[in-house]
Amino acid sequence: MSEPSVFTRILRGEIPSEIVAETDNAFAIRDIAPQAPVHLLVIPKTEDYRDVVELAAGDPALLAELVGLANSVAAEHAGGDFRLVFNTGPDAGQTVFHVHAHVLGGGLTEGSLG
Ligand code: DGP
Repeated sequence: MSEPSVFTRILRGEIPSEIVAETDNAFAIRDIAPQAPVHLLVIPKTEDYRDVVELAAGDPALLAELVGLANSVAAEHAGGDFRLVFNTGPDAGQTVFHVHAHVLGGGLTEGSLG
């Protein structure tokens, strides 16, 4: 068994981070290193999928649930409009291989790509 991801450890309460929203299968936290005035992460509770390509192939309904949760946290915390970013692969900047979406908003500037 591999080690649980940092996001699984947050979900379990082993690493402190406020869960700002939650559905049956997903949750949202604030990014520890924000790249925009509002920078949230929307994460499935399962760590079965390492990136959005695997998630789309394996559980498209869960991907849709992530998009819905992103929309609701953006409405609550970022004034509505938002940018949704899935870094996919290390050369694209992915560092945590438990799929997650960056929700960026609250007044974006060029380069706020998470
Ligand atoms: P990515 O580079 O796309 O894999 O994004 C991983 C993000 O996870 C990165 O923007 C920082 C965030 N992150 C990593 N560790 C923690 C943590 O312990 N707490 C929180 N809130 N965010 C974290």
